[in-house]
Parts: sequence; structure tokens; C-alpha cells
Amino acid sequence: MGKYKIVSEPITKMPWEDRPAQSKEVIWRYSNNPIVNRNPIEGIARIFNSAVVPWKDGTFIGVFRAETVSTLPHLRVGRSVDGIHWTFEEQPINFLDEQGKPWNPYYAYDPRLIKIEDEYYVVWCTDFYGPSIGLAKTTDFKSFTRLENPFIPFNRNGVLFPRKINGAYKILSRASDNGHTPFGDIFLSESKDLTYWGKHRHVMERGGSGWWQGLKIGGGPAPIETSEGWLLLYHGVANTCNGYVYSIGGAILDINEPSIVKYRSKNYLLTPEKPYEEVGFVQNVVFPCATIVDPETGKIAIYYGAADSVVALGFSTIDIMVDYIKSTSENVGRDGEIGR
Ligand code: BMA
Repeated sequence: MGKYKIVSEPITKMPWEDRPAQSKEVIWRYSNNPIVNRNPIEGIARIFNSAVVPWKDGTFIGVFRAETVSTLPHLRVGRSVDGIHWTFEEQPINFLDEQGKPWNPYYAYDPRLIKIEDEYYVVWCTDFYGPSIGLAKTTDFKSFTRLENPFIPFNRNGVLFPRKINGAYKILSRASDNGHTPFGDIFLSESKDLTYWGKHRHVMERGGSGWWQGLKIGGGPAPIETSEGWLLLYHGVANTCNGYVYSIGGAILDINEPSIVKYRSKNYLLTPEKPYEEVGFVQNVVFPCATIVDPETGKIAIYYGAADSVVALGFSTIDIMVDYIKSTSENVGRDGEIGR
């Protein structure tokens, strides 16, 4: 038993590789990265920034961001027996509205996948007269029912919490602009019914002492419930003379009032250093969208997009991550407040 506890359903199989001897990394990379390469299926140039969950009989399933050779992002289901080798459906997800009529976005990207009770929710950046948040649910990954868009444009990086908190669903989001958004903090909203959203709160602001998150930040995978609070991995963006650089950061939010940041590492947990992270369709991007966790052992597998070109995998444990975030924590602005 480790120092800290993950609160989550048990898992039968865990994608895993031990931390290399002598390594002090908080997140260490899978030695066979990337796990999804360029041109993975006919007509698809790149799959990256994608979300996965444990599925039946110890297998894994996911919703992937795929881009066609005409460069249109859309969402596609993928399946895996080990969480590492993936096969993809030939067709994009076909969304229906609650009346059963087709409702497919012109473009869709950066999905997150969150299990709440018996439903799986997909949250993504959707075309809604400009980028905003799309929301859909499924139980079988064959039919997907789209719910009302939670926000008006412009907004990105919608991330649902994996359970209701004080009787309400909670979602993180990052208000944006219509383009590449040279600003952005993480906000929280709540809903009793997944249709009407309100009680908006500020969670975390960009900046702090590190430039790696000086321009903007955005929620990553669904927050992980732990004995210390909600462990949130997020992306932080630096503005350089050669363009944006995307790194992975970590924070711990209050378990009952997640607009309050308890700890936030002033250092990145992972930054582009490998060729597949530094070179690609968009250079210098690591963009986390999902984790698989094992509450028994405290192991965490992190799925991240690299250079907007491939899917990569990293590993950590709850003890390593929480200890690192606590020991390198700094207060940024009014992050410790309720954020009204
Ligand atoms: C963001 C999103 C991500 C992408 C990143 C870097 O605005 O579009 O999908 O990985 O830019 O290009």
C-alpha cells in the first residue's frame, strides 16, 4: 500500500513499464513510443490527442482524434487488448441527437472520455459557429447520443469530473478565441442535468514563476480522485520566438470544492524533449488527454498527443506525482480562492 490512495474502479490489466533505474523523472516515457504512428490507416494522416478507458474483459477502448489526408479533424473509436496496440474503426463516430436524428459536427478534436456511473461521456472541441465544447454519451461505443452543447463559443478543453460533487456534474473548460488563443485560464461550471450549466468558478490562472505555462493553460485528462484531492494533469503553453511550446503540468484540487487549488507544481512534469515530441505537424507539443489508473498499485498511465502527429504513452505513480507536486508547489494569483 502506498502513501496516497486512488479512488477508482479496480482494473484487471494495466499498461505499464517500470521507471528506468536511476531515473528521477516524474513521468517516464514508454520505451516504444509512439504507440500510434503517422498514417495509421488508409486516408488518415495522423491520430493524436486522444482519450481511452478500460473496457470489457480487461481490454481498452477509446475515442481518438483523427485527421484525414484533407486535414479535417474528427472522432473515431479505437480498440486495444493491452492499451498499447490499437486498431481503429473505418468510419468516424456518427452522432445522433436525443431525438435520434444525425447531428455531426463539421470538425471535432481533442476528445476526453469520462465514465460517470454507467455512461461514458465524450467531451470535445466542436464546431458550433466557432470552436466550443461538444458533449455526447454512449454505453456501447456503437451509438453516441449528443447532448446540448454546454457553452457558447469560444471555448475549448472541456473536461468532466468522473462523479457528481455535492449532487452536481462538474466540468472544466477554457474560454478561448476563434484562433490560436494567446491567453487562457481554467474555469469550472456545474449542472444538475448536463443541460443547464452555471455557478461558474475560476480554478487556475496561467503564469506563476515558470514561463512554460505563462501564455495559457487547459485541463487534460479527467481528474483522478485521490486521498489528497483531485489530481489534475493539464497542459501549459509557453510563447517563444519560434511559436508555442506545450508541456504537461500537475495540480491537486480540493475534493469538495475543486475551484480551490491546494497544490500546483511550479515545474512542468513533462516537456517536449524527444524527436517525436519536438518535430511533427506542429512542433514542440505534448498534450495529455487521458489516464488509466490502477487503484490497487497506484500506477498511472498517461496518454498524450505528441507534435500533433502521434499518440505517446508515459507512466507515473500516485506517490511519485503527489509528492512531487506538493514539494514543488507554489501559490499562483488567487488560485487558492473559491474563484467567484
Ligand atoms: C491547440 C489544440 C490542440 C493542439 C495544440 C497545438 O490549440 O488545437 O489540439 O495540439 O493547439 O497545435
